[in-house]
Amino acid sequence: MMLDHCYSGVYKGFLSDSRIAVRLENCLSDLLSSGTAVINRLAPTHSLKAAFYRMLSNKRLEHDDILEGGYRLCNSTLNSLKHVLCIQDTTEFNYRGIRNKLGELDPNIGPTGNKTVPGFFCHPMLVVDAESSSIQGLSSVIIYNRTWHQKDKNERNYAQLPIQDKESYRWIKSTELSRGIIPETTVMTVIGDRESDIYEEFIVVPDQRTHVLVRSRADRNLSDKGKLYSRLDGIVPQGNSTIHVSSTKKRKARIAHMDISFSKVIICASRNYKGEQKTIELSAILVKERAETVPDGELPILWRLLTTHRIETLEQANQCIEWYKKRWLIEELFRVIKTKGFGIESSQLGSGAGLKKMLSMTLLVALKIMQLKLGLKDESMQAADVFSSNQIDYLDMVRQRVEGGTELQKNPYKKQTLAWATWLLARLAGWSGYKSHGPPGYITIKEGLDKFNQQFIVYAQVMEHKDVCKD
Ligand SMILES: [Mn+2]
Repeated sequence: MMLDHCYSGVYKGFLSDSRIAVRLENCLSDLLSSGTAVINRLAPTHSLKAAFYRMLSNKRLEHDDILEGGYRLCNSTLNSLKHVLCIQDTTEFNYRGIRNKLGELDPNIGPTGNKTVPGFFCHPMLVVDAESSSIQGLSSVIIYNRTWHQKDKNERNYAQLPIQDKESYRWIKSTELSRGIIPETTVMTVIGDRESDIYEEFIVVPDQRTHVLVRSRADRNLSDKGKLYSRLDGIVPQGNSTIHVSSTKKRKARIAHMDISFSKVIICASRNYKGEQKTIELSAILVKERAETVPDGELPILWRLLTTHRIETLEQANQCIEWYKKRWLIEELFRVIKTKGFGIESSQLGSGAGLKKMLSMTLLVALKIMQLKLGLKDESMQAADVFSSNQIDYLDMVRQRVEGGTELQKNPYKKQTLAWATWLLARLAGWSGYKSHGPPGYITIKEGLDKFNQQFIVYAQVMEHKDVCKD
């Protein structure tokens, strides 16, 4: 799977029109090597631009077709895996800048969260190996939009609607779609943030090989008349751990000391739940920062997790906390496709269908970037899994340029591993290279890959020229 042709053959298998398949595979490669979803920036020549526009406006290719190729790539990596984390979340895409261009008649565009900005929503499920944390791919992506003249929730009596008719059904549907992609012998733990604390999800999603792990949104009633939060607060902590908190707008960087409590709980259905099963047994975990590390003016870090995994020991509780922490990977995926990465919201396309196709392509390509970064942790991955041999030769030339004189400034990874290559990409983007400065971020790696690709094109042309001269 070379970076420059890692998509070849993916679509030929199932798109009936093989010309569209080849064009799509080429466009994905171009997108990957350009690092931007803005066509004016990604396609240097007029004919390449035209090829992109033609493909994105082709009515015989839908965004689900593009995603299907991604599901197939994901499926092909899963056979030997015992347990995967299926991390889901929703993000919105705003196209404020092209409001006039899109118009209110475009059926693929509607109001987003703030009700006036045009755009749509995307709900992917990211598959991660539970053991190594390596990213396997996407097992489902639901892209949807609201409509401009929809009645409000009160008028529609929204709370009373069956779950299938609510937007929140996506949290359940995504698992159902993913079951078809993830082999039956692989255990799935479906992870979501507070928004996916939905009673139906606990009833419908779990089966022989499927578990649910979510952050609690509301203080639920328990079957013995108690409340979830006071139950958890009443338990003497069964263990503790520390977490590294990086600084954000709301939080100071620190090493937080956390108390951990857990309990079996039987929660009651929400008032509007229409199904038969009115209670369900789950495990609940409380992770709460101790007062001693909470800075003045901040609230303690507090997580309440609910899961169908059976938790009887501190070790099992810690394991679930570790799995839940992997949720940040999906936030990173959103970051890589948005402003700091591919700039998907700066796209100038004039149609919602085209924008959704561009988003689908960008999701697949962004995953590659994330895999590069994760290669830093997994030294069994080889540069040749991602780069062609000419690209590796060129990487070695980059190495001679960017390595400094001292031991500390040298590439610390074994030659020709993926980590070795990623270190070089990050150096190209201006990252210091010192281990003590922390690992490079995704955006740095993407910038490095952009630079590398620009330089490699020139190098490849020179090499080609040399070959021609030899003949
Ligand atoms: Mn969310």
